[in-house]
Amino acid sequence: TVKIKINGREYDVPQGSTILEAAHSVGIDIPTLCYMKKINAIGSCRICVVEVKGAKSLVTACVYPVNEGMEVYTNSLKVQKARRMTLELILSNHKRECLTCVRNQNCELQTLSREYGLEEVRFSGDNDRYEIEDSTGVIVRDNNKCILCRRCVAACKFNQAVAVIGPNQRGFNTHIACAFEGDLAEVPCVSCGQCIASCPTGALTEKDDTDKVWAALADPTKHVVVGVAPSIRVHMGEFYGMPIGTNVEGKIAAALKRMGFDGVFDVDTAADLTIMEEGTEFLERLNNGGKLPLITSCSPGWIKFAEYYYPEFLENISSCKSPQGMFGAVMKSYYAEKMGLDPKDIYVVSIMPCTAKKFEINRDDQDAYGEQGIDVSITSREFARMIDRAGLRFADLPDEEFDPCFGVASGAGHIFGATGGVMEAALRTLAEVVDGKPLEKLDFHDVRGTEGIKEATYVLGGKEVNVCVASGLANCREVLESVKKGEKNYHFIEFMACPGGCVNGGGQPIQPSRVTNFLDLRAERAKGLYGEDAGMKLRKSHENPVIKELYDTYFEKPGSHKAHELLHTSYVA
Ligand code: HC1
Repeated sequence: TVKIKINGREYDVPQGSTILEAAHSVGIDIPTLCYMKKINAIGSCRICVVEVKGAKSLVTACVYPVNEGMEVYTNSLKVQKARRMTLELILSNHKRECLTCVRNQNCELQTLSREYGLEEVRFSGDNDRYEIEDSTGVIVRDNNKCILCRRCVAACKFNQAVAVIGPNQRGFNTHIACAFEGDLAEVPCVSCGQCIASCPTGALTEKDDTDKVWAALADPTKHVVVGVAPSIRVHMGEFYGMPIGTNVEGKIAAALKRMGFDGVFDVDTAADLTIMEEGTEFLERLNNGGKLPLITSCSPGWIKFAEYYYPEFLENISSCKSPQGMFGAVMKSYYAEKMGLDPKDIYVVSIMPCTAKKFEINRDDQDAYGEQGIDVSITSREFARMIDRAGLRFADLPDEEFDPCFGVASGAGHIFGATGGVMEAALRTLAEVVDGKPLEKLDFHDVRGTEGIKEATYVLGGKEVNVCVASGLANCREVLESVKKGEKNYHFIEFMACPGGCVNGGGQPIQPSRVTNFLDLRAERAKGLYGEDAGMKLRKSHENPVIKELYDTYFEKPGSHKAHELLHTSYVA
């Protein structure tokens, strides 16, 4: 450690830390806008300026390292004045329609403006010159609200290795866009939404589809059902002030029932179904010389990435639809039959932590006998807006259950929402099916945790099986390159587009950078899922009674002809 003084008091702080980190370690927050830990330490927005004794001018705390004996002032009048001026200049160029902005009350620029007492802006800039870009039907960009912090650019480039956005032009004309001013739909954007999740303002949002859901709920001819993704249960509490990672599955079910859905279901049940199909496919390939490594197919951002950048691996990807896709197909086939309903009259909604799920539902081959499986996919943020509009006091709702006919899931289904969860769920089932006896230990710790790339070797039926788990497309790219070069010999790979998996999806609740720069949000949310799993009796997909009934009465067996017709898909280069 080194000894420094902050605001006149002496502290021991970690050597090698920046002023920002050092101050945080002793309980003092310095505001940031452009800074993103590890990937965007560029000191460009100048909101984090502080005074350092002896320095000629104010310095940016996010990049300036501490040294022994340093004296720092994080909040002097000089510092406050500089930050206010910076805020005023940013605001002069910012479309200030805060009342109607989707990020109202969750905007880092708004929070700072309030904290610094900005009541008026003395300068008038050009804040209404860009057209709204919504070419993908998934991601909406309003550059009039962009503050040029470049956090979206960094997330796209460094976390996702996609790099389809960046600053165009210079000076006052600088704006974030695609090369040659193309639309997002014209470039290989994978719609993961990590740009949205990193945006401090309302410049990037998802396309709001909630009106479609309200319209369906109001239509007496429609039987409206909903399915909730694994990680949603550890996300929704954040909108209502609960600790990060709190499992609010019961309140979610209660809210959906009060909104008037005719069936309130769990996509985790479909995750269990995915394990049955994907596990069967893996064993088939392993034992009969099929294409290996088998790569999981749940994450539509990863699928799009493979189609754009690694078409040579398409045959490696499991033909299974994602759990979302399977949920839609089951609703429009098995469930329709069971309920005696015409599939045309069933309207299926999914609630996902993911923006890419919005385009997944429109991919070819996501239907069930000609009917589109999922009719609309909304993010957790859209769901929160619906809860608020419905006037439901979420935190006060009782805990209720999903409807049993497709609402029972195993712990294996729950952990799908965290990186490594799909692999662990598959291993639990594969090990028991292959070895024909109950597993002694259900926890596969090697594939847990938020590191970007994990690997392990297990013995299945006497064969050594090398597995790999990666999340964040930059990490997926690294794994694929090592496989291509022959450096790695994996049999089974789990890829998730978003770093940390769905708990950190592009459709998740957005926490401000003063939280995300210092807390591993992914780990906190994942804890909620693993905690739930650990306390359950039903922890293996193949023991789920709903899945057993589904095969007994409808699909016959995993990998059957009918299962292939409804639960599998294909990819396009
Ligand atoms: Fe996911 Fe999945 S885990 S992809 O992260 O396989 O989005 O939560 O719903 O489909 O089940 C997302 C989450 C989700 C699918 C499942």
